[in-house]
Amino acid sequence: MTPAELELREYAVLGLVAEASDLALRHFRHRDSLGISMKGAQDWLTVADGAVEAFLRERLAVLFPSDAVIGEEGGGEAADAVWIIDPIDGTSNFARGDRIWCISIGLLLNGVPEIGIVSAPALGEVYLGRRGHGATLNGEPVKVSDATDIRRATVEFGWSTRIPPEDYLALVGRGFAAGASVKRSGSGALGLCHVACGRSDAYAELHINSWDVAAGLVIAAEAGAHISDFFDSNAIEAGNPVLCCTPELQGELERITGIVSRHKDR
Ligand code: LIP
Repeated sequence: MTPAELELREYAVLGLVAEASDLALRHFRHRDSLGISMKGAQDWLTVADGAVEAFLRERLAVLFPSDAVIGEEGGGEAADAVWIIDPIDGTSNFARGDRIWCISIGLLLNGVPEIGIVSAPALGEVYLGRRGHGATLNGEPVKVSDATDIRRATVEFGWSTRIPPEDYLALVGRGFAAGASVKRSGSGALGLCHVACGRSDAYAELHINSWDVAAGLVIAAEAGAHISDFFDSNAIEAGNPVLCCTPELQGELERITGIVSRHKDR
C-alpha cells in the first residue's frame, strides 16, 4: 500500500469514526435504547455494539472493498490489509452509564499495526496514531510520561473472565508489592491510550483480544511506549498477553507481569 493510500484511509476512517461516535452517543444518552444482554458472565452486549460495527463494516466495504474486516461482534478473516474493530470497548461501563468506553479501529498491514483510531465520544476525545507519523489526542501530539520509578508509577491491569481470578489477584499483588499504584478502568483500548498521553505509566493484561488493542498499540508505540510482541503469533484470532509501558519501566513491568518481549522496542 502506498503512503497516499494509507493517508486516504486515515482521513476516511477518521470521518467514519466521527459518525459512528454520534451513533454510539445517541444510544448512550438514551438508556432505554441500549437493549442490554449478556454474552456470558461479566460479558456485556448492547444494541449499540451491533449497530456501530454494522455501520463501520458497511462503509468500509464501499470505501475500501479490497480490505478485510474483523470485528468483535461479527468476526471475520485476516488478510494482508485488515481493519480490526471493537465497536464499543468497555461495554460494561457503557451499559451502566460510565463514560469510560470507546470505539476502536486499527488497520494492520501484513500483521503490523499501521493506523489506529480510538474515539471516546462521552469524553470528547479522539486518539490517532499512524506508524512513523506520531500520535495525537484531539489533534495535539501526545507522548508517554517520563516515569522511571515503579514506586511513583500508576499502572493499569486489565481483567476478564478468560483469566483465573487467582492469577489476576497475584498480578495485582506483585504490582502493589513493587510499589505501583494499580488501577482498572474497564477499557483496554483506552488503557493503552492513557499510557500514550501520560495519564498512566503502564497497561498490561494477561490475555486480551486483538480488537481491544489493534488501534491502541500503534497509538501508544507512536507516543514512545514500549509494546510487547502482541501480533507476533496468531493473536488476531486468539489474542495474547499485552504489556505497554514507558521504556524505562519495561524491565520492572516484565518482571511483575511475566510478559517478556524479544524486542526491546518496536
Ligand atoms: C473488554 C475490555 C476490557 C478488557 C477485557 C475485554 P469489551 O472488552 O474493555 O478492558 O480488560 O479483556 O476485552 O468486552 O468491553 O469490548
